[in-house]
Amino acid sequence: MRFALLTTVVAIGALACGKKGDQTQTQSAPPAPPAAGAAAPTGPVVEVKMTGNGSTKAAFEPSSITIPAGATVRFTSVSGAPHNIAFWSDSVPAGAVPVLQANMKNTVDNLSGPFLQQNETYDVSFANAPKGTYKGYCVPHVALGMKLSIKVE
Ligand SMILES: [Cu+2]
Repeated sequence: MRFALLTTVVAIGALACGKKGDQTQTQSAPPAPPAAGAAAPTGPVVEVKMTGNGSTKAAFEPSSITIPAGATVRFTSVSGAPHNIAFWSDSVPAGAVPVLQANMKNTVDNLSGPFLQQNETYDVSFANAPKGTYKGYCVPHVALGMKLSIKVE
């Protein structure tokens, strides 16, 4: 009789523990992680489309923009991918090269951003960038005249 009672107490105890364990698990579920690469852009965002027909035509649209100091240029590969944005290191204002090197993420070469497939975007922040004219191009399509001029003022 005494043995049977002890067994019952142990069984109830195990049941209670199991229930408590479930509750703890639910309560301690980790919050959803932030989306990958979701760093907030600096300043106003200026949109530039990358377009092309895959063979004879490719362009930045618009190909000439003026942005305020500290803005972010958001490149979107719309058609004729892959595209990228690269800058000629001798065609940017004095002091701009190290700033671009710091601000451009996932580069494939010096001042050369990653290749974007259709619908991919890439942000270039001009935070701390000197005022003046920045001349850029798309590595796969520079021969087709896919060039860009960004004036920071
Ligand atoms: Cu291109």
